[in-house]
Amino acid sequence: MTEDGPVKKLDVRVASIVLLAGTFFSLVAHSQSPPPALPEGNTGIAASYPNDSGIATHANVVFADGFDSYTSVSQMSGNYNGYFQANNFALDTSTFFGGSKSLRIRMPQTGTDVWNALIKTISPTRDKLFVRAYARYAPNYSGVYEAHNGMRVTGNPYLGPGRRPTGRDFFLVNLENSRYRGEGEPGYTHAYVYHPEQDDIYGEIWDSDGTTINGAQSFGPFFVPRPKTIPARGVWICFEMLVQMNTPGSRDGRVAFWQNGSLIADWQNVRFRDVTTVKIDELQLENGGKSSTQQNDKWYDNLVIATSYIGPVSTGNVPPQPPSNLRISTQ
Ligand SMILES: [Ca+2]
Repeated sequence: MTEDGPVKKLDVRVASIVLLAGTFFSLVAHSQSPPPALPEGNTGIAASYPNDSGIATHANVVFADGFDSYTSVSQMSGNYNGYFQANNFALDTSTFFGGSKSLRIRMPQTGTDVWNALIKTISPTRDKLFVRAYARYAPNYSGVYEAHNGMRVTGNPYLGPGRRPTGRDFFLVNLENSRYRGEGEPGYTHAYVYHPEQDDIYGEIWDSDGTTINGAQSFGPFFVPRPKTIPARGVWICFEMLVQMNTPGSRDGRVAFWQNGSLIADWQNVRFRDVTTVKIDELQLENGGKSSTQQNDKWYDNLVIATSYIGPVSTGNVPPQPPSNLRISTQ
């Protein structure tokens, strides 16, 4: 035995005690088994409602809107709970995905913050929510700095920016596109997240391959890195997001994104909260940011909010199913 043998042994013992204490006192267990597989494609609620017709009647649907019933933006206040910059909103009868209209949100050329958002309160509050919308970036969409230009889910209520959540107060998850790595416009589809384990007082950017900006985060042993994706501009794309609160004491919180029914990101091992009173209570559709070198439009259509997977709009051209109750009679 060398002279420093006992010292090494002691070090190991102290380290074990510290580890054990850390595990015990954090009271947040890592998952021991993979989380449930997520659905993809036309296997969700929308598959049973061609063109989303009647989809609001499904038991799991919280809200649905094709933006076709309004003749003015002000009429939308009957279904929503507010706007930021209503003068940047328009109902567009020439560019739409379904029906006869869509919602256009315009980011003007600006050297300062413009926060454009349509606000929908989620009531009752939820632990798990799916949001699907068709979105179209203008063909020349570019030059928005630190954009918040997608779907934003928050809870309890949002107390940022510039504040780290405690696990007992709030959280934020954005699905958005902004150029943080020198990629093409409009930037990778990433999550912008406020959660209690963020390093900074401002939120973290999570990419689908597991890399992060403005903080380090472990997505757990079952995380599957996926390639970063840049949505094409000038076309309608089906975006869907899942936000799932964790069980207090467990790391079973989850955020997942789909593009046109394909799973493009699945962040796991997330601790959003330490108490069940932190819940999802608001959705916003956005097209804003800290500055913009030009006018940049984004359109939204076929919004559905639900408690289970929605999937892309079904065209109704589904092959008929064989009858299950057929009886052959010989008489
Ligand atoms: Ca529509």
